[in-house]
Amino acid sequence: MSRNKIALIGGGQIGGVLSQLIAQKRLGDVVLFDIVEDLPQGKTLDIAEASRIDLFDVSVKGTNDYKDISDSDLIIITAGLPRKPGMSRDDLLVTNAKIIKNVAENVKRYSPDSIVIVISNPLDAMVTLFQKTSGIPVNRVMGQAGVLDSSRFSTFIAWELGVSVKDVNAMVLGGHGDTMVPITRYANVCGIPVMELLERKYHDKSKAIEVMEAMVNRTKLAGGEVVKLLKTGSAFYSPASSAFVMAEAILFDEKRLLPTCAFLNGEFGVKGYYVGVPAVLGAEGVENIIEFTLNDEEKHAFDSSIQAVKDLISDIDRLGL
Ligand code: A3D
Repeated sequence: MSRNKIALIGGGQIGGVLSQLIAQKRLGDVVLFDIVEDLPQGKTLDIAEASRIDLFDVSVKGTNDYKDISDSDLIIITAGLPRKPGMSRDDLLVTNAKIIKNVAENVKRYSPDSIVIVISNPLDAMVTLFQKTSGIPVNRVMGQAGVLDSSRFSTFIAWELGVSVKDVNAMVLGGHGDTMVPITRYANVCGIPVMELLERKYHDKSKAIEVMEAMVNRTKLAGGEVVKLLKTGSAFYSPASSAFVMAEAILFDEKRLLPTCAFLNGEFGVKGYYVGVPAVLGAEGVENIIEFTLNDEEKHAFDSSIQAVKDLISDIDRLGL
């Protein structure tokens, strides 16, 4: 059996951490592509030189030549600018749209049968643009955002309740912007609703609601919180880990249910847009979208989030990007 080939387009912060994670966990051979000369070669040489210590023998190769991504099983795209303090993800639209278009043309040319995970921001719009330009079937193109947003929400819940994050299940849906939708109703610790645990902790329903709202708001603004601290870029360890679990689910055909930016064809009342929903990931990419009934408040928040995604897509069309 041959090893999986995983191409990473964009050898910056996330691309570098992902290369190391994939090598250390032996998920497959890595090709790290960037337009900056010597950067991917330098990073992959550094990672490869730890192979004796980390005990991996997958290959990790850096390149500036798109030919090297030929026939990849999976492609993960992080090409594009990250945010700086004071910027929203949407401020990246024009610059990153041009980059993603170029990346999509090259993926179409050299590796059209791959499954693709996009991470570049503004996420939902970049996934849409990538899919349209590459022509790769919608189930084989998806975006990473919900795994990270859900992990952030779970982390805040674990800290608040003093429990292991391993026992927290919480999901964030919708677009990957400030309008994202953390689903508080189903957030739980080993099946016990988080709201019930907060009410028991504070003996006060309104205080419990206030604490939950604070965690929801921190989740929505969590990316910006990191940007403000780093000053020169955005989060990269946690986005790399998030894309890694999606890659693992696809390459090992795990059928994991992960919040994924997936193409909707009527699910959740949305047709023709990419947006964050619970999706089953396996060897065919997005194999199924799991629907559940949103209550009025969630539906309202989800609809506003979809509207924000639609606005960005129409900006792409209007600007001819
Ligand atoms: P950074 O470290 O700047 O890396 C981006 C890399 O892309 C750089 O090395 C560039 O040289 C490279 N690049 C630029 N143009 C091209 C091109 N045409 N072809 C190939 N490579 C190119 O950024 P990063 O790794 O921190 O972030 C990458 C992207 O992910 C940004 O758009 C971020 O906003 C986004 N991001 C998304 C999330 C989500 O959860 C969705 C989280 C964090 C960051």
